[in-house]
Amino acid sequence: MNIAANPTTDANQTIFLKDYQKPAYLVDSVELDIQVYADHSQVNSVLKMQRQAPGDLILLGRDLELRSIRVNGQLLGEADYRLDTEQLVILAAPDQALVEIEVLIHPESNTMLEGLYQAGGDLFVTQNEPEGFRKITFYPDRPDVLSTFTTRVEADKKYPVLLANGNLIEKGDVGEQRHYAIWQDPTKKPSYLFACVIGDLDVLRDQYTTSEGREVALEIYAISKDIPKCHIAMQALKHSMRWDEEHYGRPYDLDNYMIVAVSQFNMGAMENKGLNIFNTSCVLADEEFTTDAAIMRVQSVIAHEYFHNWTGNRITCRDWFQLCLKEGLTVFRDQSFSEDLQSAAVQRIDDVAVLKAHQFPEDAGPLSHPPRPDHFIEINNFYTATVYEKGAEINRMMATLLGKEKFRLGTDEYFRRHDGQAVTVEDWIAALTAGSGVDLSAFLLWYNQPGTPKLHVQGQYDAAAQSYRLSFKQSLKANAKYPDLKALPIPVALAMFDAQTGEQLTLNCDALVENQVKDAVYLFDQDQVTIEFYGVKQQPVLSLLRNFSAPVNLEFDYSDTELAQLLQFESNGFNQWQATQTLLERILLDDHPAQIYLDAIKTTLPAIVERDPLLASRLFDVPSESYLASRIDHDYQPEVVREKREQLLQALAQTLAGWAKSCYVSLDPAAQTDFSQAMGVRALKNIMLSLLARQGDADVFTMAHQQYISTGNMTERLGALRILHWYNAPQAEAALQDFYQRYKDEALSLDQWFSLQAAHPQVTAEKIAYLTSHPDYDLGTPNRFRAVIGGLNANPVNAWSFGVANIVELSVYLDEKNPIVGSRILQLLSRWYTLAEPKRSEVQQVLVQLQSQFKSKNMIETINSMLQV
Ligand code: B3K
Ligand code: ZN
Repeated sequence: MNIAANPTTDANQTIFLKDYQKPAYLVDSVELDIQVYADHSQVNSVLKMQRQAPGDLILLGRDLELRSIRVNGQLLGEADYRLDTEQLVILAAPDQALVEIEVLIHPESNTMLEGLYQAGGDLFVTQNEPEGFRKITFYPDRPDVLSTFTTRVEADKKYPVLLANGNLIEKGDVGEQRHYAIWQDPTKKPSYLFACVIGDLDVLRDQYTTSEGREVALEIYAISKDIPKCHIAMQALKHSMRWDEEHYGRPYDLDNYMIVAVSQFNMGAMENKGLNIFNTSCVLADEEFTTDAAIMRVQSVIAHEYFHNWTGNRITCRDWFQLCLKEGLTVFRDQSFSEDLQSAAVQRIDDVAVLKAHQFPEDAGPLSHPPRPDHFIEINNFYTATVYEKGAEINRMMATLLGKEKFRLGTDEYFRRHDGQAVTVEDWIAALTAGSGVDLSAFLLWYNQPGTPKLHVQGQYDAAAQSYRLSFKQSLKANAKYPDLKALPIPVALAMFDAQTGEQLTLNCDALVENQVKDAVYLFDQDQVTIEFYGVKQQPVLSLLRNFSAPVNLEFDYSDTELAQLLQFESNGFNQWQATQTLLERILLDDHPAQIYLDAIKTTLPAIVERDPLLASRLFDVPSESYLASRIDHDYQPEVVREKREQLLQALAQTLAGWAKSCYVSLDPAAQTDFSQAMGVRALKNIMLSLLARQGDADVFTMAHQQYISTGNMTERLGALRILHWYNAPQAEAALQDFYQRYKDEALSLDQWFSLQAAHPQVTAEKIAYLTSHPDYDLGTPNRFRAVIGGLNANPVNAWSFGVANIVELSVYLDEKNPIVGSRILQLLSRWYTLAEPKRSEVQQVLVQLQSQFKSKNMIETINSMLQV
């Protein structure tokens, strides 16, 4: 018996949500024996299965070399089963079946980093979500089949660490050279949460006592020299464990929690039960080697994976269409955690910036899909900003509407009803509704409909009646796949300010749940409606969609002056930021004059720098060229956008001349007691350096160089290097060399070195070729090639000119070697249709050629969608 060569199941078929059927067989328990050798691994499994519904006994499997199958002790012959490239069907299977299977696999040559794979010389790890387990052995590899796992792992002693989920129950030697460990996971789980690790790693240990008194051993595994960089992650883990007890009443349920850091990993991290596997970029954190942004990301990803233990693992998804059930809720939970960790306003700014920069354009283009898609070819293509970030926003809207207490009653009910089950989005909404006593069923529409709604709002002040009328209208963009879109429930948080004094006014309006409040949330859930505020003594300044209370595109006819006033009047930093971003979009996209913005920044920001450096660092944000591009739907010319943005930045630098230098000199991160504010001070210092560089300040390169050499902090060092390199300072080349020498053995720091050079605004095709042929460039390590392609993509002028060839070349390579990541890289070109001619047709032609070239279903599905505009 050999690798299946009988393709009767079509791997490229579209799967529909409406076709969901319960599995015919469940698995009560599974025993795995995984033996790793240098040139293959052997996997033996024993599945105790029993029928629960009519149908065949189907085991899914891909790229497996089948050695033998036994059912209830009987060795099966070829006539007893049907095998193809996707599955193994056991014919005439009994209702109770003990299925024993032996397969061979090849982790040592697995470049897709899915299933069991060798991640560098001394490490083997698994990545099984969503469908990797079927590359380890034949199994009903679907999330609604939950089972207890006992795992024996055996390998050469040169790999001292042998891990799997659950508790270690036995370990020992197998002859002189080899050893084994047996792990038992007491909780039932779907196969996508199975993990094992075989390698030469060191460990950082700690412990945590849960609110129920359970002593949990905490362990973070990494290569020896990285262990000192695991302390921040360990703190974040303990913090997350406490936070989930306090905010959701959810304690941890096993006696150990392990995290393993891996440098070759397709995404950020994976929540395998009790044995998380992390990209090193999401676990290693140290001011000397990683930036502040990376440190914040580590804390939020640690929390995210930990929170999955309840939202994802104990309550999982019935099928992969429900992915957003676990991801949207878990992102909402990790965002709330991070809001508590730093400044809530700044966290919200960062989260909304990501949503608007990635999810909005995705939802406006050919890859748009509902947060809960209703069909897919390759589920790996649906780990998207829409599923994650828009999914989080749906939960946030419901939480905003319910308020803290009722939301908690709702989540309590969800955990009470569904612990141990594989459920749907409908189950979540029903539990929230039952627990809170508030009917949330209309929010299902948000899960099922694609596209970012447009929210048109018009205000009219009537001086004689002292009333203010606010008219709302929503419009949704129907398309051939979703012709019949219904009005969505949109919570609109709003406030009014006195235009003269800036004082926040009390609102009188019958349409609000509570009258006589200052901070109101109006639930707009019809096609259009007008509401009226009474007792408004003069034309007020309105603040709408505060805290970004719904993921919509707001169209409200603010005057530029009103937006500048909001920067002054608003009490909440997010709303201040939102006002400046709206103003900036008008300047950069609609040719509004910049003076009002410049004056507002000049008068308002210096005081905020003193009071709240972290917030101030965000209020200097000017939308990136990529973000601006995402707001342009046709005739996009990258050079024009760059030119306008450069002019604005130049004007900002001139406006702040003089102040920027004294500000730079006065800022001292070491004087901050709080990490968040120190982070703000470092960000501000780097912002001041770039303002000074734009002003052509004579001393700026000396200052940047001084910062570069004197600091021990990566944010400061990298910020200074960026100024030197991007502004072609005389010291740039030596500093780049120095950085390389310092960090050539620190993969994450070296990624920054690659990325910074690829992101140089005037980078050339030759420089990119130099980077991609550098001895440290590695196509087997996604972090490394993403550093280059991501850096290049940061400048649309470069990305859409010579960069297209780089993106295409990498996509073609990854189509064969790692299509999960390849599909993401290809998506960098998904807004080709917005380009002005002749670029548009040129890129289109390139894509059409690729269409016939791709082999993987990941890439085929993506390119086909990309071309359907
Ligand atoms: N659940 C994983 C993602 C798996 C992605 C597979 N392509 C990480 C997370 O969201 O926590
Ligand atoms: Zn997740």
